[in-house]
Amino acid sequence: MISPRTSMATKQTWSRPGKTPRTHSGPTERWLRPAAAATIAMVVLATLAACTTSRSSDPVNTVSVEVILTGLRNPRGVAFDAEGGLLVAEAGLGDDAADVRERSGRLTRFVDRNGDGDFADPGETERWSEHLPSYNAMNVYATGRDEVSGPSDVTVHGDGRVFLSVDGGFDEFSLLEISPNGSIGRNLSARSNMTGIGLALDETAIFVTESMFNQLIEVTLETADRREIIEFSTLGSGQQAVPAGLAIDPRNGDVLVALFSGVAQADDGSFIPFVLGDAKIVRVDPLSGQVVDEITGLTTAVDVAIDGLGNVFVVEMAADHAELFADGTDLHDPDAIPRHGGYLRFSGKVTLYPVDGKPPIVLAEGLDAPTNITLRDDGVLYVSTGQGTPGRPIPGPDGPTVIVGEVIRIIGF
Ligand SMILES: [Ca+2]
Ligand SMILES: [Ca+2]
Repeated sequence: MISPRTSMATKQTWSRPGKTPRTHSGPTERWLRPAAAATIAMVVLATLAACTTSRSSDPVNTVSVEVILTGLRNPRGVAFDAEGGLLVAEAGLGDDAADVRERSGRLTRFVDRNGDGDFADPGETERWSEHLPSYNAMNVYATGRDEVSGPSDVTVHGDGRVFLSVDGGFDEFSLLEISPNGSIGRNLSARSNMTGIGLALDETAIFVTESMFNQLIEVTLETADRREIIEFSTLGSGQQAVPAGLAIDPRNGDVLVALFSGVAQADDGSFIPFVLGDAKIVRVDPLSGQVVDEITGLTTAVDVAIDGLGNVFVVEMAADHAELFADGTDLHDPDAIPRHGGYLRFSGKVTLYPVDGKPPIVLAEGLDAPTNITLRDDGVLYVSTGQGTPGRPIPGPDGPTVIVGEVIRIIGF
């Protein structure tokens, strides 16, 4: 994702007077693992009332995780339009095809036309854009990690326009404006890779994280003017911040940003893909550029969502790094020995951080390399999983399996 740092910087800390960042641990965590390959719902009872001393009268919560889309190519950003259509950015196969017509990144709209609750019926899959760039960071940046980039994030404006960020590697970056009927229009920005996008509350501008430059920027929709809001400081072990997903606080317009963290260097000079516990969620005032810690102690924080009350939902992609690949490994060999290939598979999770400061609640864990999280207006969470080369053999919770791109839905929390 980024180049390694060669020096250790001093530890950075931020604080807001009177407010202590929420930390990523608590005795009340509840978990569930989605069915590995099924499209059926799995229901787990999380008896939250028993977890804290002050909630004895709370009802029993029923958290449900359900796979709603499967067989995708690296699903990333998810957004809903006014007709209930589900737009999914797919980063593709990571094959960096030389022939533009063979590029595998795409933007797809799914719509449940017959109202039977699925997107599997004829005419329910609309390919809005195909042949968008897709590459694997392992091949381009020699990271040793199976990590696909391409179409990254998507959001829908109140007037029906759709905005899509695309990371094609090197100088091929775009923030595309797409009309309500799916035709691609202006490219609003092309300076760097943009991994997270979100509309300002008044919908006149779009906030964008630029992972490569460790920045949060604002792009004005009318003029495409670009304003740098903040360049994030290095994290606790001197590594680059690498901002990933973002969310807009509907209460005040603050921007919450997931700082994924970049490569760190150990005392012996070796490189560490990421340091456990160094990732975090920060809160940025987009006017002043002030940054404060929102949630600390995370690992591979990759996206964040926030509801109207201020409850925060965090996605961590993996709990550790594992089995990095040597340069030149064939990621598309269907007969390869199952290997993690950079990120510990099936170790991602989604955690709720209640606004009232109560202990965090793990809503889902054991997820296979989740990336994006989207909170819909009705309070349902949508999480994209299966980052990596689709079809690549990996170790699974119940034995060998392969990477499958899916979108899951989490309800009942
Ligand atoms: Ca249907
Ligand atoms: Ca997101």
